[in-house]
Amino acid sequence: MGLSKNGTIDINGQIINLNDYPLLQGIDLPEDLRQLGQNQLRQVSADVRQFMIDVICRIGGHFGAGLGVVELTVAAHYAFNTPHDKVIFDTGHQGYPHKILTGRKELLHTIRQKGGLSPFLKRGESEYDVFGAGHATTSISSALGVAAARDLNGDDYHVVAVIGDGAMTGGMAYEAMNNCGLQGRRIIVVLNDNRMSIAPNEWAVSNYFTQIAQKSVIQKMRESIWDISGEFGTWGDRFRKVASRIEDGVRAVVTPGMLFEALGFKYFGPTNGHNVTRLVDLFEFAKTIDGPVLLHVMTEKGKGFAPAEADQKQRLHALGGPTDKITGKAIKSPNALPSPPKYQDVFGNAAVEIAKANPKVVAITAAMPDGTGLNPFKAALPERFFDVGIAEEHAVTFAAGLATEGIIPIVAIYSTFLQRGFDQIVHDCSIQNLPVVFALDRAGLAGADGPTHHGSLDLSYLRIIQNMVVMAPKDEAELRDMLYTAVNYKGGPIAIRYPRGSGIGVEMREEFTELSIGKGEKVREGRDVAILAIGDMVPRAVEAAEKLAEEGISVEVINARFAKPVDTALIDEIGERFDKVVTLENNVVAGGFGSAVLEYVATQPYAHNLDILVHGLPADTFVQHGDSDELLAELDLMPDGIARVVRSFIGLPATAQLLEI
Ligand SMILES: Cc1ncc(C[n+]2csc(CCOP(=O)(O)OP(=O)(O)O)c2C)c(N)n1
Repeated sequence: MGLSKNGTIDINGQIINLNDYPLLQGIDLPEDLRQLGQNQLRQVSADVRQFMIDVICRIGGHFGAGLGVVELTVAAHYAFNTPHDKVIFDTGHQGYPHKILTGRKELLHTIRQKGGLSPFLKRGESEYDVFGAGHATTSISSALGVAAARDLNGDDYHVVAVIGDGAMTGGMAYEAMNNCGLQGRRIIVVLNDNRMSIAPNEWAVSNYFTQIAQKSVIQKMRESIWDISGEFGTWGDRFRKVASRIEDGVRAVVTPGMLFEALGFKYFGPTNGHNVTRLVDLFEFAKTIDGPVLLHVMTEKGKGFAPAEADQKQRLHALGGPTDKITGKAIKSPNALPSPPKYQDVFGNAAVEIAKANPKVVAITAAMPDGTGLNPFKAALPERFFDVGIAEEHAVTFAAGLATEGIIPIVAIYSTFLQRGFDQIVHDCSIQNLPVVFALDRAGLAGADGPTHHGSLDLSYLRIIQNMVVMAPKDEAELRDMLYTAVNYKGGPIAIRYPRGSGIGVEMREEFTELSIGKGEKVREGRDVAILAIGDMVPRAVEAAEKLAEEGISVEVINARFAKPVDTALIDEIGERFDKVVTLENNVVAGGFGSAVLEYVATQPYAHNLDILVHGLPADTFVQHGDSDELLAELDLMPDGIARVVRSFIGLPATAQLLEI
């Protein structure tokens, strides 16, 4: 897979010919784009869009958002002198057209793959990626920082933040705008308003944007006043004069962009975000304004790709893999076996079952009803379902408030995004010891989404909090029991973390079993060495133990279930029977499950007889993007690697050898 000399790109045997994109083929960097006439930008946009469709439909990746900002990206790199002028994209999932125009088009087909282009924006990848992204709502704050640095350094350039209406539901946007107004610096914020987050935007602030966009508020008011006054004959004239004065007053309150104006921005818009020449003019105009400016640009997510435009649910936010260019449907390999259910769906369905039986149970998502598996909950129990927007901090404190009144909130947030809510977990849930259930999906490595999305820290950041209970299921059946256990637990906040993707295909039971808090289970007896594993590492440890058994090494495997509290009785028993123990986790080794075991063992009399090897994700390196299994294999966290680690820990060569038994 790669670029051949004659301007073709070979993607798994399918050839893309750059000559098919007449203007794009001559553009490597924005300076090439800026050589063209403004009247050629529509064709450039058409080329970029077609190229993106042709490549991404072959490999999968983020899609709808990028298609929606093609003209905006072309106009930005045309009007602004990038990289001298700094354009910062929020979240980064819409960055594909930006990558195409900034020297990376011939590598686009490597995006999200190990060693290939990063899934989002990354400073190390290009000087045009001014600020790394992946999590939403960082663009205005970082752009203000860049603008302040510009002024402190005595430099002169423009700073632009491009932020979506979904990202605008995040509180940091308002903290940043408030500060922009105070500092009064030259900064341009482009609000890319497509009325969509991943799912359709349904929040109050989005309704506000829509009202601005319709611009009809004043118009409608004026028409009704005039209609009414017409019915009052001669009195009507005097009425109209008064009404006109009232209208001036009211206009100040309902004027478009009032919210932004109040925060110190000059507001312009709304503007058609697919008219590339008008966007260039708007950007040129914005450059002449001193102080913070907000440009409100209306776009269509998935623009130019009919199946995306027709998809009301997500506008093909992301393609999971090769996709039919006509229908927008996934192309499935004919030999593909049906996969076991995904953890997210097992969680979502179990939540519905539990909530149907218990009227106190509610579910909360931060703009991810689909990814968290909560769509069935939304459909079945809409009055007990809350989508709070991209506002993880608020989600946690909102849940804490619910819990004070006896409601049992299940807060479903990806592990990586819950990092945003750390203080809220400590201050609002744990100190008050409120029973809030946290369901952390995408725990451990999150594969192609890379370091911004890996859930590699949660065992560490949750375990250190007083009053928290932290658990991780060994498979999808245990996830159901853990959710049931969590909902019935009255002792305080409790978290379940589980991985991305499919379960391992175990038999599912209909009934739920309540687990004992802080109790693990022995899943395999052994004599030579013990593995204490947690979560998705348990089945991998069992497989490694089976391999080692063939070589004559007898391995005991424990499913720890809990990272807090750890099962001290079980650890004591292991400590007394073994002199070598390996802990295993899909979390950084710093402060995680293995650390918990070490902390406990250090206080015990058998500590000096026990060697413990803590094995997990590296403490001081961010694991990059790629296929999760491939990444785990590289880190010796797949069964072969685990077996290798165990062998060398017990003093044997790392490769398989048959022992004399
Ligand atoms: C803190 C955080 N929470 C959740 C997400 C998941 N996420 C990725 S894109 C997205 C929607 C963004 O909507 P918007 O900013 O309007 O961009 P659009 O996709 O509509 O262009 C969400 C919720 C995230 N990236 N960061």
